[in-house]
Amino acid sequence: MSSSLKNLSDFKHTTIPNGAGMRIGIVTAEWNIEITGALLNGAIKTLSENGVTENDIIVKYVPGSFELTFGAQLLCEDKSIDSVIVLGCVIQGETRHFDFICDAVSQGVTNVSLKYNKPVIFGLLTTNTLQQAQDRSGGKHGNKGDEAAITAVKMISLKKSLKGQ
Ligand code: DLZ
Repeated sequence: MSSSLKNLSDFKHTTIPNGAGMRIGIVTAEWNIEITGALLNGAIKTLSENGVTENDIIVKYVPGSFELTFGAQLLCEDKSIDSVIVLGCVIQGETRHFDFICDAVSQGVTNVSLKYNKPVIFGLLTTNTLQQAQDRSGGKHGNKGDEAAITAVKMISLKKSLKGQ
């Protein structure tokens, strides 16, 4: 999550590898689509600005964040895909769905990533309010989609840098 010290779209203090030749899947939840659509736009724009071609960005949708893990698994099964980004937005409500969904996605993403030996990037906004989500999907705290895109490129580069991977 962003803080007053970290803008999600500020990468000036980090080295970003060139994404040319990288193939990246993006699974987007349709729940809170006004937020997740903005995350998706940010991710695609940032990947493009860092060398990933349009043909190498594969976008799929799932109904809600709970389904992100299975969507990620389907894309990970495609051997041509180097990394998968999941994008969702869970806003705290009156029931316990928030905790269940956040736990399921964070555990699920970790499991799928390790099972397929591919970086699966956690682009899930988990906020108390809609305003906090807007602030982090292209608002005053940047865009978590941008952060997810840069993380994918960096993690693919890390994997490629190791002999035998
Ligand atoms: C049911 C539900 C609720 C209450 N809230 C959200 C949410 O804030 N963000 C989100 O992405 N999805 C939500 N969902 C839908 C679940 O993720 C899931 O799609 C359904 O429970 C069906 O499995």
